[in-house]
Amino acid sequence: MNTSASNVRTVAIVGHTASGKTSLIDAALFVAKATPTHGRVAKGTSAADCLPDEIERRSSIHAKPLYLEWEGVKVYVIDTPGVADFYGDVVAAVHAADAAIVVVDGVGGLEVGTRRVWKLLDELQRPRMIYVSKLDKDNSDFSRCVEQIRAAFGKNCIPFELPLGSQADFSKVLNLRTTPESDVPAELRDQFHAAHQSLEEAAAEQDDKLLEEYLGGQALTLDEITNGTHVGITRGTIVPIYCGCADKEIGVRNLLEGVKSLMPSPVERQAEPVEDEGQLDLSPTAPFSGVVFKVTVDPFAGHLAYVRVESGTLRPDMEILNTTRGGKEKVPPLLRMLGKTPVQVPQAGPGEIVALAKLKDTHINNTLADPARPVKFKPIHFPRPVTSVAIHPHSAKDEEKISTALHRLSEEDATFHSARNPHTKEMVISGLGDVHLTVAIENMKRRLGVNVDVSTPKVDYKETINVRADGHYKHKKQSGGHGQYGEAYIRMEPSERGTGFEFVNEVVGGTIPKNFIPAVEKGCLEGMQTGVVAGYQVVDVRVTVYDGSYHDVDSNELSFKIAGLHAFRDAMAKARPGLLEPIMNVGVFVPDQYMGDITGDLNHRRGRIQSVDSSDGLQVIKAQVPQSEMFKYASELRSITGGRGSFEMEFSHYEQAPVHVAQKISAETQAQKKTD
Ligand SMILES: Nc1nc2c(ncn2[C@@H]2O[C@H](COP(=O)(O)OP(=O)(O)O)[C@@H](O)[C@H]2O)c(=O)[nH]1
Ligand SMILES: [Mg+2]
Repeated sequence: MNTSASNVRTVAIVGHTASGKTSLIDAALFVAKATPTHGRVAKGTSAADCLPDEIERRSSIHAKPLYLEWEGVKVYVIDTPGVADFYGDVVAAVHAADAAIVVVDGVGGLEVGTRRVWKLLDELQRPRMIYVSKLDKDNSDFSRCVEQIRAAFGKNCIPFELPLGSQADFSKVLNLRTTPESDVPAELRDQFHAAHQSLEEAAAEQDDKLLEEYLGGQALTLDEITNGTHVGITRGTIVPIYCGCADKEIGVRNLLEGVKSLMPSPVERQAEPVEDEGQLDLSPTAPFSGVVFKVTVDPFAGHLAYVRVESGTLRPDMEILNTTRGGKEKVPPLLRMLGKTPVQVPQAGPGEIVALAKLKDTHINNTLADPARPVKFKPIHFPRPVTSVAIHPHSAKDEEKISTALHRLSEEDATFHSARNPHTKEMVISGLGDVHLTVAIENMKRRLGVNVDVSTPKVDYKETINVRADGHYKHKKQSGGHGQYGEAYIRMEPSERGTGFEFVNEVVGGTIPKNFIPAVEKGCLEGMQTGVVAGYQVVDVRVTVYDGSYHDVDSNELSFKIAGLHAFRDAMAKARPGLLEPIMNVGVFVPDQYMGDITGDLNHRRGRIQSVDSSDGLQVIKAQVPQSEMFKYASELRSITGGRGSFEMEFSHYEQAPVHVAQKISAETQAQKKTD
């Protein structure tokens, strides 16, 4: 095996859910003799869908690199999930790959997921081929798919193959580049010839010299067509369309041949952007650098960091620097994972992917590099979580276990967040959709045996005041022995959003002795914890204590704290208190026809539409919407648009809730208090 980087192909397999990505990989692994048997997703024997959660669902969840060799070329294929909830792994896989194969379902044709990955490949400028799957199935139709593809993605998508027979009679794929004309049945010769010409023309257009020959009436040789196509794919001006049936291994050899002969190698790509802007030498002899694009806790191999080598050569026992986090790591044995089975390899060069077990402090999206050339790649931009639930462990003693597990999960998955909200006292987990969160919870159960209940998170409302007001309280208690005495006069006024709490002492003449002023402040701070509207945290208030009285014997800290607290509540009640609710910035992306439904729905959620633009054939609606109205939006948007819409959301600011909303929440809090 030639180990030069030009003999490596690293390809992400992407597409809509259930389009046949994993099945294609299983077929390819078998055809290339990487696996002794042909694994099947449906039977739970797939080499790629091999993790417990994937076998259970019969569907991919994790980006997963697999390895095969084809005619002297090392091929890394990265399987990706199609379900939108795991889109983070698609982004990671495409980053780690030099090119992609977009799988289009031969029955379903173009779907939401196909368009989504296409856009991603455009953004990250990855060369690609298309593979139309399942041509053995009833209602599959290669020509219909080709038409759809060319209409949606452009005329530079060119069929490189013709299926022989269709549906139940589908038996073979003719490759327009490599199949000799003598192998083409007579009745298909004309069609074959015409299709071959389009391909030849496209290849010729990549090179002035070839074009001249071609226009001069000279036929291009196979090598010339191959080279022209290779250049075209690498530039993005040619996208070959292949086809087949993974189940019966039809067309799979052709596809592997195409990957080998047409797809770019790691040295033909632009280096990933480096933060210091320096040029990176992509050769195997350069200093090592690589990106951790995926971390898993594998039930068989434990904690694994998947590294895509960008430059240089990685070997065991080397000392490398995690330039993102600053720590050094000693390189453990390099593992090339074939689904469940790790194989140790002596080294890995540009484009290759290896798993490193049990690194000390290396997470997803970290750069690893030779300490002599400590480059740092620009981080992968993962989609941000848009949906959240609160989780409640069945048993209090599981709380700590859970927070450790959640912390680990968020280190593995950049699209998963977890945090305890100190105000609502809830553990909230966030991700890209309901399935994402369900899988995370199942994962926790599988790893730790802990069970949790799930609820819609409580909204972290705040309270504040709107006008200035005075407050007063005299605390006086005489019960046998020592009494308690303290009196405070305060003034309360609204302060700017975000200032929290300010306390000013304007007491003159010692009406409250200096040493008791902090006690008054403490009382007010306690008042800030539970406001008078519905018991939420109070924010953005300035309190000035300006008068009071004391008793030589009976005054103590506690008395002044109590006086401070009640004076605070007295003032707050008079200061036109109100409820603040969190407002989110929301961006919704939908095809034109859903515009009316989406804006209507956002209005219904008390949203304020701020702008409507169109980009890439989608309408982009920007709005500000109260958080309380958005918890179930991920699934509702999916049902309005049949999965064709997506959205992003982030916290914007707090804003006064309308009176009817505040009243409703206040009533709910009262009712809750009664049942507690
Ligand atoms: N008949 C037929 N079914 C296929 C073929 N490829 C995949 N499938 C089925 O389509 C379903 C989804 O396949 P899978 O590979 O998991 O799709 P993925 O989600 O894109 O990875 C499974 O039930 C497969 O058995 C094919 O070539 N022919
Ligand atoms: Mg799959």
